[in-house]
This record gives sequence, structure tokens and C-alpha cells, in this order.
Amino acid sequence: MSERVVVDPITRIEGHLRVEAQMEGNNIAQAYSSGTMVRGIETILKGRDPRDAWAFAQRICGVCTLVHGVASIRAVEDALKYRIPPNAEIIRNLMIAAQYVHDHVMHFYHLHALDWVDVVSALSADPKATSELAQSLSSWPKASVGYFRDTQNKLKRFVEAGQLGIFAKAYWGHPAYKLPPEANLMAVSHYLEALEWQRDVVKLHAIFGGKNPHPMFLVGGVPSPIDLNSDSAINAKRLAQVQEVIDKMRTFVDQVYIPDTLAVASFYKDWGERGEGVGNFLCYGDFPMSGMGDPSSFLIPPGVILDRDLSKIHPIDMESPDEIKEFVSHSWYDYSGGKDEGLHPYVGETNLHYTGPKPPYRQLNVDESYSWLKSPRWNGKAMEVGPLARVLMLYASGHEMTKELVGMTLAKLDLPPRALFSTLGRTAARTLETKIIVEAMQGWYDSLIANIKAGDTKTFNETQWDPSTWPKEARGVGYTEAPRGGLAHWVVIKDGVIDNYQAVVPSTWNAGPRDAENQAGPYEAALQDNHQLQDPKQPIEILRTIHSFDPCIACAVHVTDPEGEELVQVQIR
Ligand code: NFE
Ligand code: MG
Repeated sequence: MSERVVVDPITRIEGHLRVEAQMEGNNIAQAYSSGTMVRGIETILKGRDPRDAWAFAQRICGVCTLVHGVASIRAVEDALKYRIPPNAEIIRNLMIAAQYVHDHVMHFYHLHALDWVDVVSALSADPKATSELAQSLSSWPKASVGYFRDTQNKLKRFVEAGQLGIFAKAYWGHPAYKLPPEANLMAVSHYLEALEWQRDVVKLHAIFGGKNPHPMFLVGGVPSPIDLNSDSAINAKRLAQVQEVIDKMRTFVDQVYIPDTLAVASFYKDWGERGEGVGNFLCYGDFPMSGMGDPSSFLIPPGVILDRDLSKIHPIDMESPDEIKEFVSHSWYDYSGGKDEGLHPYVGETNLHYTGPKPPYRQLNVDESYSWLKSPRWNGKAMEVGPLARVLMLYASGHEMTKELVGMTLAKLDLPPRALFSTLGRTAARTLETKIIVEAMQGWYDSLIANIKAGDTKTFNETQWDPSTWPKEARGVGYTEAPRGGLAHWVVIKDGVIDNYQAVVPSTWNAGPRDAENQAGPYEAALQDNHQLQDPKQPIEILRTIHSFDPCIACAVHVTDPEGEELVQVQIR
């Protein structure tokens, strides 16, 4: 048996992920995904006022900065039967949507592009040819010869000083890079522009939530009062700024992100033939227009697609003790009922028990536990969550814009529908859903303005704010579609405080290890799907497929060693 190829840590992600690939020649035969660090949120929430939980839960991550806050307040609202005013619903939608657009653009340029774009090759591009290429793809104004020459000179100074800085530590010159120098230079320019762009668009969160990361939330509504006559509330000036942000987002998505995705993808069509994996997709659904209790009003519908069959959407019941369960058969946890049972999150347990090798180690013992991530399953099956799941759900439910965008993309790239289920399909789906969401933002904004014009400025309901009115025991589930996929928090409240709190997050669904039946998780299955490594010492192919999921291990391992003990040493080579 050949050696394993080990990538640890996988960089350009949030948190620490290790992948071990068991090779057969140059082919990946088996892949293992391991979260190597552990944090601590579910446990410290116990005993607290449920209305405060969002402020702790939101610290699970600073990349998907607000989604854990949203899932948390929705869980408490579900448990305590709170209804929120329509304006609060709209403002939450706008904030979640802004997070998508921000996060997806950042992912494409800053976390994923360098798997496909060779920065060093951009040095040999002809700025004039780059300008012609850029103008043939888009009407984005920053496309002159001088502009690309300036970017190239900036890049040259980096390289000559021996300081690639943000571009350091990549496989530059790897034969798997296929873009011509001019496309590389254009993409590097947009990488730098996206850094500036994100600084502006993040203002939407500051306007409605006070700051970013980690904007403020409120059980029962949103903490942003609307008063057109006040300097310290949401007023006409602030609303005009929100419109500016939406315009800026739309322009960048239309003129830069979509054309770049199509341009880069056209050089990597073979990546439409690998990297799919489990073939099951799950969405909790999100973006309500008439309350979380009415999923028929959601922009993204809830449901499950099994075995790539888009003709049927299976319903999902998050309260059912039989549907969603987390397994720890291959995770460093114990369950009081035994290692191989699955637990629904209402009765979920977080009992740490590290049994892995002492670091530094050569390889993990994958017959036993090998990750700090649990393995969530729906009806016993591994599920992919995220942009591809959502685009497939929208497509399967007949969403017109999605059907048009998917059709346009496949036609432009001359790819069969089957290519959706791939590394390339997953990355393209992220771009397409950004377009869908940014268009929806304008509609929500217009509804908010119409409500305010009609005299409705309410953003918070005080009903049931007094804990003495709460039932002795209550439980609820709050969910959202976070940028990386379906995210849900389950809370059990007893005598006014949190008795149990469990978060099952997107990167746990996608990056979790094998389960009690030895079924691979989505990352693992994707790497086992038709991956050859051109050079096992520079396994760029593993990065391409893993990054296509946009991993966030900080989200996924939200529990900690209570003694703060060092559990693993990380060495960056
Ligand atoms: Ni830390 Fe997160 C998102 C959540 S992913 S990024 O999106 O929840 O696991
Ligand atoms: Mg959890």
C-alpha cells in the first residue's frame, strides 16, 4: 500500500483542517478529513439567559460573522413563540444576504482563486492584451492598459523584494495552472480590487447592526430603530447608504465576479468531471417574507435531494428525533449511550475524549476516531450543504432565474448538466447564487422603504419579553442558510435558562468524518471521486476540491478542551 499524502494545515480557510489521502498510484483511493482543533461554545451556553445566547454563539466564527447570531435568536424565538415585525424580517434578510455577497466574493478571489490563477505568471502578461481581454468580457471600467501595467508593476515590486506577502506559499508554476498570463493578470487585479470593495460593502452590517464582524441582534426583532428624524437611528441618510451598498454589490457581481468565474472556468472544464461525492443535498431554507413558520414564503426552499434526482424534493423535519442525528463513531467524543448511537441535537451531547496520536504524528488511525468534527446525518445519509445544494433546490423547485442562470452557464461553458455535480459546479453555483441573492436584496430594500413610507417603523416586539411569562420548559430550533450551507441551533430552555444547546453547522455537514456505518463525509467522498495528483508533493488538486466547499473549521469545531490543553501542534511548511 502506498503512503498517504497529508495536507496539514490546509490553508486559505478559517480554522485548521487536515486531509489524508490514501493513494493508489497517483489516484486518491480513500480520503480522510480531520478537524484538528477544538473550541467551546455549546458547553458554555448552558445555564445562561437564552436571550443572551446569540452574543456567545456568534463568536463561533468571525468569517460568517452573523449567521450564528441569527440561528440563535431564531432558536429562542421558536422556543418561546415570539413573532417579529415585518421590518425586522426584511432587515435580517438584508443582513444575511449582504453576508452571502461579501463572503462569496471574498471566497472566490481571496480563498479559492489562487488554486486556479498563477500570480507569478501574471508578471509575463502583456498589459495591452490584458486590457483587450478584460474589455471583451465585461464593461467594468477598470480595464485600461495603464491600469493593468500599474498592477503588474506593483506585483513585480513584491516579487523583487522577495515578499510575495499575501501571495506567498502557493504552488506557483505548477503544470496544473492553465490560464494564459493575461487572464492571470486580470484575475490578480480583481483580487486586489475585491479587497477594497469588501471594505465598503460591509457598511450595511454597521448600519443595521452597529458593527462587523459580529453585528448586534435582538430576540424579538432587530436592534435598529427606524426614525427618519433622528441622527442616531436608521434615517433617510442611512437608508440611502444601504442603497449605495446594494448598487455597489450588484455592479461588482455583474461586471467582475460572474465574468471572471466564467472566464476562469472555461480553462478548467475537466474539473466538471470530478469532485462531486455523496450526491445528496440538504437545505433548511431561508429568506422568509412572512415569518419562519411559513417556509412557502422562503426565497430558498427547504428540503432534501437524494442521489442527484432533481425530480423529487423530500421534506425535512428538524424537530423529528429520527431525521437529523450527529454521530461520533470516528470523532473525539463520547456519548453516554455508546459511541455508535446517533443523537438528535435536542438530546445532543458534547463530551470531549481525545484518543488520537500524540503530536507530531505521521498519520491518523482512521479505523478509530480521527476528527473533532461530528458526523451529522439525515435519515442516516451524508448530505452536502451549501451553494450547490441551494442552487439545485432552487432549480428543482422551478425557480425561473436559477434555471436561466444555470442554462446560460452550461451553454457558455459547453458543459453537460452532469457537470453541476463537481468541483467546478460547486464553485460556479456559489457565483450564481450570489447573483440571485443580490437581486433579491433590491426587492427587500424596496419593501422596507414602502413600509416606512406607509408609516410602519416597528422593528421589535416586546411580547413575552418577561421570563415569568415563559413556560417552565421549552425547546426550539433556529436555522438559516449560512454562506457555507444550512446552519441550525437547537436550544432547550428550563426554568428560564439554557439547559442544552447544540449547533450543527455547514462545515460539520460537509467536513465531518466517516460515521458508524463507515460512510464517508462530503469532503472525503468528493476527493475519492476521480482525483489524480500530478505531483503528490504539490497536491494542488486536493486544495481545489476542498476549497470548492469553502471550509470553515472554526465554525465546525465549536467546542473546546476545558483545561485549554494543547491538543495538536501545527507546523506550516
Ligand atoms: Ni465560519 Fe460558517 C458559514 C457557519 S461554516 S463560516 O457560512 O455556520 O461552517
Ligand atoms: Mg455541534
